[in-house]
Amino acid sequence: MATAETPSNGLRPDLWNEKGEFQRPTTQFRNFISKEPGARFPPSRDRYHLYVSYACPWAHRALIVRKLKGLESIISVTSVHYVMSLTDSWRFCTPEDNLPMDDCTPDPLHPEFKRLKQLYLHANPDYQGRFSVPVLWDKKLETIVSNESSEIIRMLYTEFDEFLPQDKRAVDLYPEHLRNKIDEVNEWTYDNVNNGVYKCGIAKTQSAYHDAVTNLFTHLRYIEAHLEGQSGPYYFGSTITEADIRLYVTIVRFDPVYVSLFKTNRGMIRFDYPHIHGWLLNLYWNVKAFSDTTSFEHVKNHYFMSLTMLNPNGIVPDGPVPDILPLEDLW
Ligand SMILES: N[C@@H](CCC(=O)N[C@@H](CS)C(=O)NCC(=O)O)C(=O)O
Repeated sequence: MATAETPSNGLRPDLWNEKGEFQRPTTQFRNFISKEPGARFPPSRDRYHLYVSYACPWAHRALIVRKLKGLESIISVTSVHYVMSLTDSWRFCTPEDNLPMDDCTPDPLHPEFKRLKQLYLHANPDYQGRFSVPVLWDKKLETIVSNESSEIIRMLYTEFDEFLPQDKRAVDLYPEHLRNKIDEVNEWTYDNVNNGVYKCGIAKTQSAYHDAVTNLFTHLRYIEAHLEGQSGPYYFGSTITEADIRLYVTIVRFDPVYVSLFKTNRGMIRFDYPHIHGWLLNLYWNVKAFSDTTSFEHVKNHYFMSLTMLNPNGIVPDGPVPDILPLEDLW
């Protein structure tokens, strides 16, 4: 099993504004894989590699889409170790780490690299930003295509369809008739829920925390009411869309991590939000792309062992037990 790395509290001061509110830095590699003639990054079999962490909600988006679209044999994956250093970011696994999930290996493309930051600096020796996951890597040009999950997932929707069987081409996570609604939901889900939990956890003042947690729970109530009004099991009724993926990655981490570590404890999904809970259990238990990419061991160990400014001794709580309730508990 893994050994914890030495924690450090060297968080960058620009993560907070003058009110003590958390602000997420913007992402820097923003290229697109495209079928357009002459594109610098054309779709190709076995040219692209995804670096992720199973712990990270943003990387989790890309893992789910890769599975839903059946791209496993076209885009390979490596997951970093779940303990992230606050100063040096992620490291690659060693063969001895023996973590759950198959892709936790040394970097297969650059076996000499110990840390993810070496990959970034290999792509751009002058790079000054964060060394975050996910990273979509181009094996041919030896560079980063993108490190922005919201854009990576969209590249996977259709650009690789020529390599896929008909049933996987037909998976449309951003259908034309729902695009406006998905974009609208994305915007407020990102700000109030996906990033909203971080605003609670990483707030530096009581008032920043209070405002963030009030806002988060107001939006959970909106989502609960929205899901109650749907005729199918997904965010927009009968078909899975990007809205499900982007919400799932936060909701599945909510009870096991955010409630305690980020103090989002005005309620729990399993006890207080029956429609969100039903929606979550259905995705987890009935859609393999969601459960196959969810590792509670990575998730819990990452947050509680890495965010040492919130949890200095790195103790990982036992509960809630179980990490996610069985489907029978719902119906
Ligand atoms: N905008 C990025 C955010 C990704 C992100 O924040 N990833 C976190 C892990 S959950 C990370 O790798 N952080 C490392 C660091 O900041 O050093 C995306 O959505 O792709």
